[in-house]
Formats: sequence, structure tokens, C-alpha cells
Amino acid sequence: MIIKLVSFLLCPYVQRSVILLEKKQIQYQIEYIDLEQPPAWFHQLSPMGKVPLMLVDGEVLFESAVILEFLDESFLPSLQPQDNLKRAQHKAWIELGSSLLVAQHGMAMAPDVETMDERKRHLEAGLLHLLPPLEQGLFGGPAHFSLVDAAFAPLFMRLDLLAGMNPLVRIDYPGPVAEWAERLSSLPCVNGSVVEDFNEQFRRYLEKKGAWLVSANAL
Ligand SMILES: N[C@@H](CCC(=O)N[C@@H](CS)C(=O)NCC(=O)O)C(=O)O
Repeated sequence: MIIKLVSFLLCPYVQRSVILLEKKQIQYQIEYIDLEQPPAWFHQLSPMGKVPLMLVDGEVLFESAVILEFLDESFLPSLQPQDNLKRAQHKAWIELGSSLLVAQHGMAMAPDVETMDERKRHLEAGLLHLLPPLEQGLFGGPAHFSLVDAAFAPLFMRLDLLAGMNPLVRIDYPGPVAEWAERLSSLPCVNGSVVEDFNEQFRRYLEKKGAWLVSANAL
């Protein structure tokens, strides 16, 4: 099976697929595109005009959660629960992870401190929902890497980097969330899922977009 990922260098949704490809040691190719000036073929292939776009022997697949499931089912052993309800719950939490990624992006791009603060509180409230499943060990814990791990690691990586750029953006996670975030950040499949100068690229992107947190006003 020939797998090719079409990516934007900083995209957290693409990163989910890369984490799983690395975790399962699946061979893949990756092509980075500029989302502001995508090549003509991109809009022909990507029905929603978004990355990740995955080509599997030339066939198109899109939506990060669907790609995770496809990879997991195609390259065993499976990292999803056998139990139908638990597997469905994992999918539901991955969906929450997607909405938290949107919230993270909103906070990062906030044009002023007030907006950043309001978006930060929204994100903090969202993260609190993670406490019950984490306390129940629903995501598998340290012994069982799951698709939920792959889906959330890009969120924690970005929140960590943002906090490093501007301490006002730091979110104090409740204990179990902090432990989870730290565990994910130490995994080789997570560390190997971004380009080497990712931090610098991320910062430059925020500066280019006029994000308050890296502006002269904020620092
Ligand atoms: N629901 C999608 C979200 C993907 C997404 O938003 N990708 C962004 C880049 S990180 C994108 O392609 N944006 C281009 C656009 O919206 O025009 C998924 O999970 O794959």
C-alpha cells in the first residue's frame, strides 16, 4: 500500500496521522503545500479544501479522525478498544479534541489580550471535561497507546509552545490532564511527528498573522 499525506507544515490535524504512522512504523510519503496558495490539483482532490488529505494507492481519503481509523484498521494490531461502546466513546472524545484544537487556534490568533483571555477561559473549560475519562482510564492509560492519544498530542504540543512564547497564555492543567500531556510529549512518535524547526516556524506563522501573544505589545 502506498500512502501519501498532503500536509501543511503546522497542521495539527495532519500531525495526528503522522503520529500514528510513526507509532505503527508505516512507510509513507509527505508533501507540504502552502494552504494560502495551494496547487491546482489540491482543490480537485480535496473536497473540503483542507489537509490532511491522504492518498492510498492514489485513492483519496480526508478528515483526520477517519484517517486515524483507516490506518488503525489496516495496520494491526489495533489501538482501538474491542468493545463497541468504548470504541465509539473514543471517537466521541477525538471529536472533542478537534473542537479544542479550534479553540487553541482561536486563542493563539487572538488580536489582543482581552480576546486571548476570553478564549483561554473557554479552552480551560473544555479541558475540564477530560477529567472524568482520564480518571476512569478510558483512553487506555500509559500501557495502551490509543487513537485518542494520537488525536490530543498535537493540542498539548501547541499549548506548551504557546506558553513558552508568552507566559500569560499558559494554562494550568488539572492534575490528570497535566500527567497525560506530559506523557504524550515524551513519546518518540510524537516528537518525531513535526519538522525539526517546528517551534520557529510556528512562531513565525503567528507573527505573520498578527497574533497578540508574540507581538511587541505582549512581550
Ligand atoms: N476536520 C478536519 C479539520 C482539518 C483542518 O481544519 N485543516 C486546516 C489546516 S490545519 C485546513 O486545511 N484549512 C484550510 C481551510 O480551511 O481552508 C480534520 O480533522 O481533518
